[in-house]
Amino acid sequence: MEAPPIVSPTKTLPFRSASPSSSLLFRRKHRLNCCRRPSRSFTVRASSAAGDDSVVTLLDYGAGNVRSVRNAIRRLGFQVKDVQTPKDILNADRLIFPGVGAFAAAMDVLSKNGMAEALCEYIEKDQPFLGICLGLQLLFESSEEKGQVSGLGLIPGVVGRFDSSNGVRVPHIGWNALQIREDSLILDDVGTHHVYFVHSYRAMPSDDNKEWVSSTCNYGDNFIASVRRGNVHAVQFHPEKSGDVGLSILRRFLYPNSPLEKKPTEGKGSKLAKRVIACLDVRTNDKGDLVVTKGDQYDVREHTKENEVRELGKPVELAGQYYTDGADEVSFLNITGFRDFPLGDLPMLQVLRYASENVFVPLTVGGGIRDFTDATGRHYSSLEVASEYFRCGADKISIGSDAVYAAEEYLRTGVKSGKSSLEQISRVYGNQAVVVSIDPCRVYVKNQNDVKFKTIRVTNPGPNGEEYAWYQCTVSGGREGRPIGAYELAKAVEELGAGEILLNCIDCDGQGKGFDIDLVKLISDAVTIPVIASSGAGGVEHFSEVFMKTNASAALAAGIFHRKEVPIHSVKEHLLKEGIEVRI
Ligand code: 1PR
Repeated sequence: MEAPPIVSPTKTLPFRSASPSSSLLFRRKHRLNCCRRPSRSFTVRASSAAGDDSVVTLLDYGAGNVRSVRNAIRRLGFQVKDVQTPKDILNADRLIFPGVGAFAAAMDVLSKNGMAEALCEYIEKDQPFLGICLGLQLLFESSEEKGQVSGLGLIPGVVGRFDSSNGVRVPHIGWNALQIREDSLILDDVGTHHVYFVHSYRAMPSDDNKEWVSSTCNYGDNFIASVRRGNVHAVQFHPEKSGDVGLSILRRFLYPNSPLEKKPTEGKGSKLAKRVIACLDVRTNDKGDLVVTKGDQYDVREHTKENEVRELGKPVELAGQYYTDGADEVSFLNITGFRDFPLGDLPMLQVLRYASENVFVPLTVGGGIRDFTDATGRHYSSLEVASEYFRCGADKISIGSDAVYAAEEYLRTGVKSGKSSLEQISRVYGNQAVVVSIDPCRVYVKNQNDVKFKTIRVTNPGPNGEEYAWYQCTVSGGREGRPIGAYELAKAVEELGAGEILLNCIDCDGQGKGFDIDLVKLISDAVTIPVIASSGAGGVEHFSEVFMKTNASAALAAGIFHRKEVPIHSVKEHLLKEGIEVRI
């Protein structure tokens, strides 16, 4: 990790000055169209500092994980100070707006609190501004996210959904390369490196907004990856989750005059990279300490007289190590969450908080996300559980058992109740924030029609020569088989709002013999959301195999990384050698 620059921040930031433009006139014309319905779900929090060079104003309306942005700002030597009123925006020396959640909800809250007007005025004055993700989209005229909703109207254009009929998986999740169109100042050090995107909606470049566009990204189409006009910048990707390159982008915004201390090594990015994910199965050991464990086919106990939980390290340390080693994401799975209440598991929340201080790639957390009533009778909704995970630093949450019950119910009734954890969390945080973790077991059958579930012809016949198998979903950490197949589950949870599938395989877990290619192919061909292949990685060739033979977007491993048998950089070097694009 690079240290913050030693160059002190300048008093007057020497950004390019903006001249009144057709776009600003456009904005004045459209400004009153801003959506003004009051928000029910969010309250505005903003951070501000007037005249203090070491403080960044942060506009946070409380809809998701802004913790990583705060951590990144702090890492770069700045403080974040919360303020409450639109005036704080107008008085800011530099403003970062990390938009999260849904477009309409964000516009509601910004309009209701007078923040929309203040933002427009601040930007119109060409004050230093950096919008992130939704913070870019809101600058546009409108969005089609929930019907047609007006935005701030600063930039001509409509934000629309990626079209999965183009053959791309939606959401667009992962590390993609940029085509940088002009000197965009903050992107000067990016070159061909990948940056991290996670979104389903995007703005398209056009003649009307071409003065704004500073970079595009190709995903099916060329969409707008960043805009710049004078001191006003906005990026569709997440610099705070884009590793060293992302931190250098933030540094360029915060210290526009500073020379680059350490040039990032040259990358070779041209499109969406395949991701390599490190997974930490976490639980308390018999002494009550939270440890990283790892099972064989989900059995995490040592086969000794004491039968103790297998320990492979400390969660925060290992997460930091994997970030430094080049993991594209880190996942924590609280593997006993199905029986313990996660909000009662304060060490787990603390692990997340600490990990997010040092890990600037996406963090996923799973385990125990469901409705829960504690011993005192207090009811917690799954949304509250997820919200707490997000507040503590998670970028995505992963649902296991509860998604199985939701899919069963949906397939039985044909009705989306809207009440399942999956539906509720994806409605509030967006489907890109919701992963469904599947724990299937292979069940061999003699004939294709022996079961009502989707069967496939397996590459390696079963113990009695069976040529077919189906993959039975399980709950409670593999302890209970359910009457639903992985294929049926994957399709159902996609419809219910999952943004990604973490596809484990109990048969392969911890075996080191490679991913279950039949299973990964089955599921990654069945859905249009990204699929993470998991379970069974034993060597670098298993990663190239899964990417060459299936449509998996990412591959996850645990044991080989924990036991230091295969370093993450070796996996990436191998994939590059095989012609598979990865982030380096
Ligand atoms: O059901 O919502 O509470 O979620 C529980 C979560 O915990 C699920 O995501 C489930 O997969 C996970 N889990 C439950 N029990 C276990 C266990 O191992 N006893 N771990 C468990 C699942 C599987 C992978 C593993 C890969 C790679 N671990 O995540 O890391 O198989 O391992 P490998 O590379 O060593 O082969 P809920």
